[in-house]
Amino acid sequence: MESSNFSTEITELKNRVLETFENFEKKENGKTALITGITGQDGYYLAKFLLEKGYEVYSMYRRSSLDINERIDEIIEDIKLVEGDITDAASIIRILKEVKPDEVYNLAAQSFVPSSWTQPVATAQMTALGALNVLESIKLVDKNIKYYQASSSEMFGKVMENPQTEKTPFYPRSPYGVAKVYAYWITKNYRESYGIHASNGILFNHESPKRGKEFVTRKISYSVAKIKLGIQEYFELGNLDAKRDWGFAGDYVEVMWMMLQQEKPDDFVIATNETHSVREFVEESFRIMDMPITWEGEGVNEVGKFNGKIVVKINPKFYRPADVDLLLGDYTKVKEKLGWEPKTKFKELVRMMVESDFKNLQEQKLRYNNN
Ligand code: NDP
Ligand code: GDR
Repeated sequence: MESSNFSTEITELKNRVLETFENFEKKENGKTALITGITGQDGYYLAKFLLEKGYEVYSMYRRSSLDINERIDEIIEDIKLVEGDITDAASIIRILKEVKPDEVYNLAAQSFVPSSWTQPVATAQMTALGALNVLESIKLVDKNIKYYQASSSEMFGKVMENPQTEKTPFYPRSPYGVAKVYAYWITKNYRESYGIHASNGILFNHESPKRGKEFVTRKISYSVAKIKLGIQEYFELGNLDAKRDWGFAGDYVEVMWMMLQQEKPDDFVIATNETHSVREFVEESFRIMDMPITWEGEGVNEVGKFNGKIVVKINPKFYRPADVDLLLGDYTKVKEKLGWEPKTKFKELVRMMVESDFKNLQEQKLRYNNN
């Protein structure tokens, strides 16, 4: 009996020592990263990923009258927040001097496409010139800092070929897409002009339970969960037939990091090589909640019904002045050069988002009913 207690204690001690060494190794990677856009979807996943890799993670946020912690609550104790604004080069220079990062991940942008028509100048300042501000600051402070630019499949817009690769010409369809094209080229230009290790990740749409609720996937998952719980009767959408190459944000942040670990900077398409319509996203979301829907009518009069009741309507206010009809990315280059591949398939992604919203809303409903 005594000897068995002793051996258990020894095993526990051994495990504690191993754990301490593991944590020590994790914390001692010795590298510092700066992320702009920490309060966004990708900011959360990237910061979590880099923390696990043992980075010291500094995160730039802009001052807000609201609580900035909503998405990053879980990691707030582990990251270091620094205040700045992507449109204010002076703030970026100050941060680079203070933080001395090895790597900068520039995720900050006005990223909601419809808002780029209502705020075109602000979009250009944040999404286009923001990248220039960071690159010029790197040039002035320390040209050895490696730079990641969050480029977008929106640059392909009215697509010139299918699927889209690193060689497909750009044809942006929104002020946002145009701004991202500028950011893409200025990244390449600073690489070629000043030898800065600057890479573009041309990321196709990527989603998660942390996605902003105005983007179509989260709008659908959140609304479907509410309808299932009887909190809402129906929701409204715009173009049901737009097709997107949707991946999972958690898969995509890994490749941002991989790009900065290569000897030479380069540009890569990051996608799943599958495309699905908004309509399919809606159908799959309802299917997951055991509410198979049917469609009736056409154009603005089309509706989605479950058990004879309307659950989806069309509202032309969600149509865009110019939409991107179809995106489909070819990730061959990144697979061959970096060995990266997406892990999460479309149906898994939809399930992850709908179930997460359902669970959270159900808990909220229970709390509300109990009060
Ligand atoms: P989000 O819209 O969720 O996050 C954008 C982030 O940028 C937020 O933290 C926002 O801060 C910050 N930001 C905006 N303006 C400023 C500013 N003036 N100064 C400092 N920070 C600012 O985007 P995602 O996380 O989805 O995307 C990250 C990046 O990747 C963006 O550049 C986006 O354009 C790009 N991208 C995204 C894709 C996707 O499918 N998610 C695909 C391809 C590219 P605040 O909270 O204060 O608004
Ligand atoms: P997108 O994403 O514009 O591709 O940009 P979003 O989810 O907003 O739209 C996708 C498609 O869905 C159609 N749609 C609707 N969209 C929204 N938001 N709301 C609706 O009600 C609705 N109904 C139909 C749209 O017309 C569109 O065709 C995202 C952003 O994250 C960008 O920052 C990023 O660069 C690109 O993905 C790749």
